[in-house]
Amino acid sequence: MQKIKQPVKIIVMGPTGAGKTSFINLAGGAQLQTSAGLESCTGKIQVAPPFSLDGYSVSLVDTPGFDDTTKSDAQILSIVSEYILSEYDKGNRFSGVIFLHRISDNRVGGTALRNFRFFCQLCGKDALPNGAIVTNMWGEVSEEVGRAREEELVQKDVFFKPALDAGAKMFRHDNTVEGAHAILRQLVANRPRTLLLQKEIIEENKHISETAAGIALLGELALAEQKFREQMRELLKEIDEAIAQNEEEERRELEENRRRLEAQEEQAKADQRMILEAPGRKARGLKKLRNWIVSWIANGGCMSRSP
Ligand SMILES: Nc1nc2c(ncn2[C@@H]2O[C@H](COP(=O)(O)OP(=O)(O)OP(=O)(O)O)[C@@H](O)[C@H]2O)c(=O)[nH]1
Ligand SMILES: [Mg+2]
Repeated sequence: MQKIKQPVKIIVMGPTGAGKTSFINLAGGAQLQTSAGLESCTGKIQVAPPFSLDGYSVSLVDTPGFDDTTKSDAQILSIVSEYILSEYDKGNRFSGVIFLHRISDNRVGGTALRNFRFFCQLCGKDALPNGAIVTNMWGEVSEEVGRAREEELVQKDVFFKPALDAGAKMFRHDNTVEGAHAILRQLVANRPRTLLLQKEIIEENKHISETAAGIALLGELALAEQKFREQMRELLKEIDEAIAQNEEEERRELEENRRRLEAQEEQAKADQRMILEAPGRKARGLKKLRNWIVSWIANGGCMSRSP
């Protein structure tokens, strides 16, 4: 009989629609919901039921991607960080972090890059050797086109090169169970490592806004806000012109754009507040302590483990 080794946890990341949930379902026979439409599907962390691979009990962790159509980037950062911090508290480390990328995309857009940067900032250079960049959807492009894109991704500093230089590996996923298992086999025996975001918040006692991921997101939000303000100035000029020339229909359309822009600007501000005002580790610790005391009292003062 094969001896069951240490349980293994592997995080799966990537933009909305990259195929994260499909990969997890295929690899472990889970039945998490996937999406065929444009709207993002996985809005929270989902841990698939563990399955056995070469004697390892493997749990794949599904994450929502940046540019989720229902959640802001700040909410995604908060969801992912809450999860990895609670795993740290339980003593769990990650043997792998997978970043999925569709080779069928004819260009690497801002969303894919934002997600990739988050993958790097989450892992940090110490945990990137446990990172795996997995390209999929090879059936959607010719071998020649796919290979040329892969080469560019591997060689350019703006794409995957820095992560690969730091020790991340790159794999092709052929959308088969065997293919998924072949990739996971390269990760299961890794030494489980602490991620940079865990290290920053727990070991270095940083607030989320002071972490690499938090700083990058705040920078992006500030830039977005500035862009919205510039667009608004232009729009207000155009509205004035439409009013002066009695262009009623044009004015109504521009007003509609203005409302959309105001909502986007408000969202960028709300996201910045969400990161800056997130409870720090100490507050989280106090909440944990309070919850523990409540359970301790509820159990008649006989809990064996401290918080
Ligand atoms: N051809 C092809 N299609 C795939 C592959 N993986 C996923 N898909 C399809 O891509 C679509 C999106 O897949 P999901 O697994 O829901 O993607 P996701 O990354 O979990 O998306 P969110 O949960 O919205 O972030 C679905 O229609 C899948 O059937 C693949 O390897 N090849
Ligand atoms: Mg999903």
